[in-house]
Amino acid sequence: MAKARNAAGAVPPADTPGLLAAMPIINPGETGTMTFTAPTKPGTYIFLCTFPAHYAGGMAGELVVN
Ligand SMILES: [Cu+2]
Repeated sequence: MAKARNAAGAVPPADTPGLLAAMPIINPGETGTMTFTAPTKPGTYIFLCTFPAHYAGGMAGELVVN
């Protein structure tokens, strides 16, 4: 398995305020699955990649709970 470069600190600690879920770094060519319980409170929840520069490059989205 190749190691991701510059990944130190890219995965937020589990006790990060507001964090619903996180998963380990997925290296190029690998796949991963994350399961979590969606909030029941309606709203728009942001998800993003915390690997350096990825969020700025557009690796983000919104989860809408109606
Ligand atoms: Cu990314």
